[in-house]
Amino acid sequence: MAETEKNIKSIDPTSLEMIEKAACDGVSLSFDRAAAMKPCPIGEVGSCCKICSMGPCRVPLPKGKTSETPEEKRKRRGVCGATAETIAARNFVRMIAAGAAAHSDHGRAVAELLKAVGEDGVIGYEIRDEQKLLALAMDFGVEIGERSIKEIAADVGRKALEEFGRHSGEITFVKRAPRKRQEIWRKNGVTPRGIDREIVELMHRTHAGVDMEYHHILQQGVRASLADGWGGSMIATELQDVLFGTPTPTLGQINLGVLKEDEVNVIIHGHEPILAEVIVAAAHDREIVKLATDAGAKGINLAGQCCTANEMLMRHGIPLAGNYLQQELSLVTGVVDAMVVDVQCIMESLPDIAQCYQTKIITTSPKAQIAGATHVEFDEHHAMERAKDVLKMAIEAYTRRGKNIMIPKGKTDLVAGFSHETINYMMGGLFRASYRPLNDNIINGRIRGVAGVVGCNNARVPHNQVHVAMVKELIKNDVLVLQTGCSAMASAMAGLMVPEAARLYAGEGLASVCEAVGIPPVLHLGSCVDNSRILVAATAMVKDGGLGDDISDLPVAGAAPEWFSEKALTIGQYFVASGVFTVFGATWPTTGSPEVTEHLFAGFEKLYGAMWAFEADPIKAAKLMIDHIDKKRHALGISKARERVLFDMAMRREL
Ligand code: XCC
Repeated sequence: MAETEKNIKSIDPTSLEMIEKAACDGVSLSFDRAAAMKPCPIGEVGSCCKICSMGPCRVPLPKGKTSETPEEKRKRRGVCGATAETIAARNFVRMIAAGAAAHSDHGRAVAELLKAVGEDGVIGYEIRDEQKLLALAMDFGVEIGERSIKEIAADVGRKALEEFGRHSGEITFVKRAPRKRQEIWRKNGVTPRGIDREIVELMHRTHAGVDMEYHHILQQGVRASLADGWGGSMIATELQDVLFGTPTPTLGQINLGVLKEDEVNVIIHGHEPILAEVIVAAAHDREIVKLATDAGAKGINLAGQCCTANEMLMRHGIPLAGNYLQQELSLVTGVVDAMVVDVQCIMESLPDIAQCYQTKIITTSPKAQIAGATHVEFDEHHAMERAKDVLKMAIEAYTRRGKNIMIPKGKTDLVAGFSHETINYMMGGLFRASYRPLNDNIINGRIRGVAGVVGCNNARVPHNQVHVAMVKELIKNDVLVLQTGCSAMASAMAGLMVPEAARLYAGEGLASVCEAVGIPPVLHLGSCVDNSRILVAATAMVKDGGLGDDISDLPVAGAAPEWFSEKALTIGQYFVASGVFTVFGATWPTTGSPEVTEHLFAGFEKLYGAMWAFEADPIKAAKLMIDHIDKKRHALGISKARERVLFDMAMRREL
């Protein structure tokens, strides 16, 4: 990374404009807090244990050392005797447990809604993808016969809920993985039982004085992460598609320039689309539109932030205000009348900043309140009423909007909504939907491989810089990139998610395929829970044939270059455990224990056919991914790109 780039707060000029305005307004942002407070050097490397009241115990490596003598090692223990390895492994897997819990609780909320919609009907919700519901009914062993869609939906909802408390056996979606992968999980004792069970067992095992062998602790981290990727997150994605529709390619716009001075601006922020879906409908309600126009506005302008944004974009084309580090910047524009939040990745500083700009911060989840915000508790049985309540609050706030406003011009077009089903259709067409053309183009070398680049922003690295540099490097080298979450938004802001980007940024081979199919070289697959779509896509590539018989055989790699959230670590862990080599940037949380780090970075390959890596430099990280892809191509015997020979008439006659 160039020195000048290291010192900037963001590579996005629109964000920089707002950072400057915040400074003029005397508003402190996450960028400022990060600069003022360095991370704790002991906690950062996983060497601080605070799971009992005899600590916190600090067991860092001696200053300046990366290894130690057996004598030094013997002494490096907490008060209870816990070694640095046990402490680092416990900290690592507890982060996984929290991430898996967050995604999975989201999945549970969707399953509860599907069950309620099927049982009594819930105003404002319906079954939008019946085909997917029937496919899920078959997965879960729910009878179809002559039964009504609602009866089937209620049963699928019930079965999905049972996945959380399943006492023994295996969660249902394990069957979706390639057979060889299932065997690897069983052999290593990591096939997940119920989702709740794996998370509870992980918390039990990491309590003081229980599991004290780091390989064994990390094994439970793998199991809990798989319960998320092939369980909680997959349930969230699948059932959201049933209830709200499976995404199809949709044109949208991103960045703070989507806000409008003459409309009531409402930002929907968080992760669960359950309320946001109804807010979208309520914003078109005649009573609400009239209230807005009576208040002097031209209408209601909805925009999204973080993953609720991704969900609303993919299904309704609602514009994206921005990603994680832009949530405070949205408020600094002074034109956001209300920010309606649900769960996850919401900054506690929002109500404080909102006071400077007359913005209403409205919390809605029974699970999440913020001091200083207004709480309007959402309940799906009164969804439309609650949605109208928050919009009325926004309209009222609009009438009190201050004069300190500035809407930056920056906004970029993007195409989102590439579900597994869409890729299948776009590659193969309606009557021969398949991954065959994708696999063929990988085999013939036009597409070198596929990378999943996902995850957050992190205020410790320049906003969006690492994502964009990595993604550009990958596509330049003919690697097709699949994205979700805030990472997808970073690429979208940089103009990489439109079909024209293929010719501008992609290598010759990838560009030719993208242009033939009409897709961007970087595909937006959705929100954080939608990383499960990448697992499904990888499995489809295996099943289509020609690229080995397991995900670990595929020329694919994963990355979360600017991660901050525990959820990102969970995602990374289930990618690795599913056979995908995965590189994280920003920071790595186990470096305080060389043994734990070595096991994750090398030992895991022997167990799961894939391992973790850490590389903060995006170009070097992309190179690690490309090298891995080339290694897999070599193993498959497709390392030499073969150019397709187009037969002319003379050649055909010779046949
Ligand atoms: Fe949160 Fe999902 Fe991370 Fe963005 S990417 S900062 S988790 S919003 Ni999943």
